[in-house]
Amino acid sequence: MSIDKILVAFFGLFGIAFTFWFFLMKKEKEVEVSGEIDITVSGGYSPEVISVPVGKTTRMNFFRTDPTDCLSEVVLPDFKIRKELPLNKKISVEITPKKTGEFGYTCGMNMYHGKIIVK
Ligand SMILES: [Cu+2]
Repeated sequence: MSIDKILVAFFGLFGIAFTFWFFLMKKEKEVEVSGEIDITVSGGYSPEVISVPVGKTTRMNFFRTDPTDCLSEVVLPDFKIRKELPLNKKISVEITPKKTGEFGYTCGMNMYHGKIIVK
C-alpha cells in the first residue's frame, strides 16, 4: 500500500468520524425542559434547541445581551407570538403546545433560528 492510499483511507475514515461526531454533537445540544428555561440571546439563541412536553405550559425566559438590532424581536410563528426583547431584560413567553413535532422560532428578520421539539 502506497503512502497516498493510506492517506486517502485515513482522511476517509476521519471524514466519517467527523460526520458522526457532528450529528451526535448536534443532538446533544437539545435541552430537555420541564416548566421553565432561560434562553440567552447573543449572536443567536442559547440553548438553541429545547424539547418540551406536549399539553403542558412551558415558560421561555429570553434574556438579550446582544445589542444587534436583528435580535431585538423573537417570533414563534406556530404559537402566534412576536415579542420585543429589550436589552438586558428578562422577557417571558409561555407556550402550551397541543401537538408533538418540531417548531421553529426566529429573530424578527428570520436570520437566527432556534427549535422547540414537542414530545
Ligand atoms: Cu434578525
